[in-house]
Amino acid sequence: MRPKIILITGANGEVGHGLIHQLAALPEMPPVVVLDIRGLDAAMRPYVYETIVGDILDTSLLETLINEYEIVTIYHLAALLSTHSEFNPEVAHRVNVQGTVNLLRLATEQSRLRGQAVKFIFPSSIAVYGLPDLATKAAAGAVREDQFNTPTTMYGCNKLYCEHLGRYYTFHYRQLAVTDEPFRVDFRAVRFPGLISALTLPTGGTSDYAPEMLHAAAQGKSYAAFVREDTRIPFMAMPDAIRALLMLAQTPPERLTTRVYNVTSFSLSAGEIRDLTLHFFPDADIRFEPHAKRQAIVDSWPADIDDSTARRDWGWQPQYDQQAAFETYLIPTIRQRYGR
Ligand code: AKB
Repeated sequence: MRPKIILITGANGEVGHGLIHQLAALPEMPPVVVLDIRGLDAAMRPYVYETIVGDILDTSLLETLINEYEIVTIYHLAALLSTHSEFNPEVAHRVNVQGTVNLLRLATEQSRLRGQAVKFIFPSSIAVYGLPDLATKAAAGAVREDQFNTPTTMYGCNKLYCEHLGRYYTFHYRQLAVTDEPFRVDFRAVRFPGLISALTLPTGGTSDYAPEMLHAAAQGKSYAAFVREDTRIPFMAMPDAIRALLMLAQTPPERLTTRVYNVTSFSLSAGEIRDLTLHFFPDADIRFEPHAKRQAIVDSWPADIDDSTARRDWGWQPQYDQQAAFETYLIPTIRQRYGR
């Protein structure tokens, strides 16, 4: 008998760390096996069953996983974020798209072997949106899942296409084969806004100015934000992001009216984030030095997203609104982290 496990790819990133902690605290969860090209930080290792240092593009490594484990759920977090992806778009495409195809194939194979669909949980992003100009962004309000699906970044294109691939593998995989595929994967995606964690800093994203500003202030370091003060996008505190992934994974399939859900918590301008940061760290030195090209990327993302479908289908509701996020999660945890 192969042991039943949950597989997390890209587990050494900030979402992965939070997810590993939360899964370890839940009763009756199968153990977690992580796959990350960078391995897993030593502090996280006690919470997982096995750490595999490896590449999602290595198909023979993925084959060995099929032989060794019965995988019940895959959280496929591995990806190159939006800013990193623009420096090498073809590499980003390989990691973000071919990597996802490899994992979807592994999930399909596993579903067949166990006679039951493997759940495939995928973090998508507000980067799938591409608003043409600031006037449209201001007029658009909270954007629904099916609006403005014209991303300007490789990362956004990759995420949008992978959402479609997930739908394809769930409902239409090998649709012309003589015998029907009895157990396809069960793909579910959340489109995250910018995420802010008190414990980790993201690398290579374009919404990173928010966490960078806060963490710099907490360490007494100056910070020059690469966007204008009036730049507005939606955000979410990391514990809510993890809750969204877990809630979506636990929802019975008959309650899902779609496979891709917006989730959000609060929208803030970069200036408002600066003001909040100054409220808690009055000596913080924060400036705005917009980088025209990164600015253009953030300007193409919506100021707000409509998450009413997630609220209706699986009871989504963030626990941390703007005030709770800063007062009860970010500030106390960051102060503790940096001893200030
Ligand atoms: C990024 O900035 O690339 C990510 C995202 C919005 O998905 N944080």
